[in-house]
Amino acid sequence: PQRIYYLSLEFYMGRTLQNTMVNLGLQSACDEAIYQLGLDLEELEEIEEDAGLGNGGLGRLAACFLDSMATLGLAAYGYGIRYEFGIFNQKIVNGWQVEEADDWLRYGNPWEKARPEYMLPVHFYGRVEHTPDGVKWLDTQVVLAMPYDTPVPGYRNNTVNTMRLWSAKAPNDFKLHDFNVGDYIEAVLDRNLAENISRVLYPNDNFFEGKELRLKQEYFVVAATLQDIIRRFKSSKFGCRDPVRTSFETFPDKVAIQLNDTHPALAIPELIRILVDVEKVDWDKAWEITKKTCAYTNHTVLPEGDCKRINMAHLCVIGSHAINGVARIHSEILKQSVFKDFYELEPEKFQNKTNGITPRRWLLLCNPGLADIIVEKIGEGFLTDLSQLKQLLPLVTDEGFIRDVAKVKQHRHLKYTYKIDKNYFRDLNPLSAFQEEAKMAHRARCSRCLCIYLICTLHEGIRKDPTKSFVPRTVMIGGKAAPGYHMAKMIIKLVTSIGSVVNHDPIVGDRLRVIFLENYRVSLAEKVIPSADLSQQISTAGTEASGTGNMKFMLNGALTIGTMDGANVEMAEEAGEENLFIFGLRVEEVEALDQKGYNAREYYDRLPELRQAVDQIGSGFFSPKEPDCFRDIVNMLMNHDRFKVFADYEAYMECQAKVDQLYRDPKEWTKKVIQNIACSGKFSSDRTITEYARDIWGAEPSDLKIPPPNIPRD
Ligand code: Z16
Repeated sequence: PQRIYYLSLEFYMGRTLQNTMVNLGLQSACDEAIYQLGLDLEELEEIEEDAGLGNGGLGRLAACFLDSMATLGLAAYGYGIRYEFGIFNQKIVNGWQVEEADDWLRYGNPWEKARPEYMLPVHFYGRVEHTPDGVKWLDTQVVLAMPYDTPVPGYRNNTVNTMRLWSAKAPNDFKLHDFNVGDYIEAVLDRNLAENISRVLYPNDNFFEGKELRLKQEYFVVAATLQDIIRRFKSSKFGCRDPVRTSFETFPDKVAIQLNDTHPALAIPELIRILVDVEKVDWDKAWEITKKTCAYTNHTVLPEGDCKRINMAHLCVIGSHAINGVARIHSEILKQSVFKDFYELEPEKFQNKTNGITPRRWLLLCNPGLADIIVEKIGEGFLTDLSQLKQLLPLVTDEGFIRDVAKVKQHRHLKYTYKIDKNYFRDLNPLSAFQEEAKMAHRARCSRCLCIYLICTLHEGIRKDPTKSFVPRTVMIGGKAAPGYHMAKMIIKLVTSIGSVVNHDPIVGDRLRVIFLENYRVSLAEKVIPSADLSQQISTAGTEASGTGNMKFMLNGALTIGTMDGANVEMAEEAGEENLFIFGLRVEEVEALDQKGYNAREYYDRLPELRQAVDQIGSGFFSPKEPDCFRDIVNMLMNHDRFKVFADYEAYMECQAKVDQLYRDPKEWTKKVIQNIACSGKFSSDRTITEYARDIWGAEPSDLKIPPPNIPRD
């Protein structure tokens, strides 16, 4: 068959135990067996480390895609790096983020199998010589790539794919420094320098890191993976008429390489190099083969950092036969601005593939209570064909179902008010509206400052008139900040500082709580998302490529308060705009404001509640020991806010008033919840992958139906 190779510097897998049981249909059997042993399965699951080999959306998308590709029976491989340290663990100390190394392999990793028999050399540095038999690459430094395989089971379909992650090993004769020749001890210590390549994940979301080590990581994974791909291609040709000289003519029919962002962009020149210098294919042919084989997914429009990042994107565009964005609005922006010139040259290459999430992990596994009541009504088909959730639409007015859905949500409030975490979850108000926003902190996401103003305003409101009826709220905000990202870290400090004032204000009581979700990661997302009533997705229009958390919340029965950005646009289209809380400037309006000139002071002068919140923050109301603490944030927002946060303030506050109003009517609220769940089918990664297979890879999902083994069904 054709093989699909998903190349990614990140695979944010999270835990594997429960996912394996779910996909193999063994969960109840295991639950029962463990119970018989006097143990608690949920407790055992908590012991597993997250495989945190990703920052956020991009890495988690790769993980959801692996699940969908296996479930759809595609012959697909994930290829990446086996980082010894994944995304750092976030501790909050005095309200500040502190990073700790993620030593996830300390107690071993039972899900991986080293495959030393497939170890491959990767060459660095050296020089090139043109000889009569072609180009020679000499005097290189060799680092070995040791593959570790992790099985990727499809959902109850008797298919298991492979994720292959490379680990760097120094060869036995490795000496980095010539002056260590003859110095045995120093020469052994040098080995670290080779093995550092797979030491640690760069903790940057949406940011280009112009470091040599990062570039080496990128080449390392690409060079090892391409050798593996070509080896497999050649071995599949054994027995054909001309085994001596492999024809690469059919290579693009047998191999599809998907580049997850520009990170593996070097696959393009490396494939051309191998074809031309090693396999003696001529240059034009090598280009044609490469272009037909590779496709590139873009995940951001933010021109952050160095212009080299842009060059990598250009390389990907010219070296691929398909370029796609990750939500409709984002793909349009790519054509109209980021890649305008390229689009005019080759318009047929540009596509959209709206992101998705796997409904196995993000519904069945994390929210079995909700999955159960849906199965009761429409059967299990939706788990592999999420569009079937549409069958819930007639139940929007069904009293019994409304009650069941509300009950499941209430149960999740209770479960996590008591269970999640020693620090904050004990004294939360389970009757309050849970508003949640969790994602990597980023300046583009300073929009969460909007929410901070809301909190300030609500807080002021209670203080001014403590007897007034008030919809109680629990506001949860989470996400890590890149360690070198000052502004992102300040925003975390601001959230925790506001929390420490509001949460201890006796007038407020439990009517308003501000929780910072420490160390937000896949396994914490699985716990908190099912508890959300309101999902906050409020990026300045045109800045969030897609978002995928937004989809997880929607599928789990939260209503969205959001701007017309990323996938929110399509969520509103699917569910009806009136069933989400949509507010704020549209992309065209943001652009117009750009033309006109955005002036934060205008809003500050005109809007007294905004002014009060900004002044409180700026004057140390939330940081009495350090009144100047948030000066940088206020200065940024007032004087150089590329993301124009104040421009959406008024609309946001009006929209939040509508949220309050609806929340007072639990039945009407739950009706909208059901409407949203019923319309979330589009956001399955099965749908996304089906489109990649059809429009980019030209691959057929396999309809081979192998009967599942005889195991008692769940
Ligand atoms: C990342 O997580 C994303 C973009 C990017 O360039 C780099 C990283 Cl590490 C995110 C986008 O910000 C988000 O909007 C999108 O949903 C996600 O990638 C998956 O496409």
